Amino acid sequence: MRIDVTFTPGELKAYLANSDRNHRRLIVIIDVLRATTTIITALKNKAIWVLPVLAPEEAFEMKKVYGDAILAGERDGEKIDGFDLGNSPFEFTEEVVAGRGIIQSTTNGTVNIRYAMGYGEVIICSFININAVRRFCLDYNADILVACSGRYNIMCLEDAVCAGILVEGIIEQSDCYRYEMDSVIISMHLYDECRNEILGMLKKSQHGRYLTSLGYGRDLEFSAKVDSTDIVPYIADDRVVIGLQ
Ligand code: 3SL
Repeated sequence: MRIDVTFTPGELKAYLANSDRNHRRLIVIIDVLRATTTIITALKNKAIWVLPVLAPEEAFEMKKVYGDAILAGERDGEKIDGFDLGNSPFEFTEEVVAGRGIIQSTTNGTVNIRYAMGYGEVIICSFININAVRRFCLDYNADILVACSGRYNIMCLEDAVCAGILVEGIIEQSDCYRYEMDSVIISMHLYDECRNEILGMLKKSQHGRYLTSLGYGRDLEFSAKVDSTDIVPYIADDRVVIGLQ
């Protein structure tokens, strides 16, 4: 079996364009800052589903269908006009999201999720659930594509490091996986550079610095909490959900 890494939604699209839709594969979506961290947090706090959409206009259309749903998302890191929530995991408390569906549109993360849908089993990963995702991957026992979301279609450090932890853990624990893509090697090297310094790496990253400049510094601390949960959200019927706990 193979394990591959893509760094941007554009790379994911190109990768999938050259592949068989029916091939059995697991696609692991990563957007550490902040979409996948936020999705995992919302579902952990008992949101019933997250519907990823590409654009705010699509979100408003979906809201007509799901009247009780929360509209959430960002552009340039800030809440979209007319939406209920932005994209900080601190906004997705149990009081706010329990029992509700969430329609979410973000700049990179939800785009990456949407590109992956229909090409295999899709699961949601961040530092906060990384070991649960590793176990899920090993149990799933199929080709794995780790799809980082990047930033405006350019590779970003934090997603690549997160991919590196995951790939290293899988390769160390199973000799069934082979890798060919340089992106796999790059992600493991990047992780090697900053193991045990995840928060420091987030603070140094371009998007981490940007979020800090907007006043979201504590989102970096939240996102750096490796293994703070063991839920593994997955896509079912076009929505992100978790199984019964
Ligand atoms: O691009 C995205 O999907 C977001 O996670 C970016 S932000 O951290 O909310 O600005």
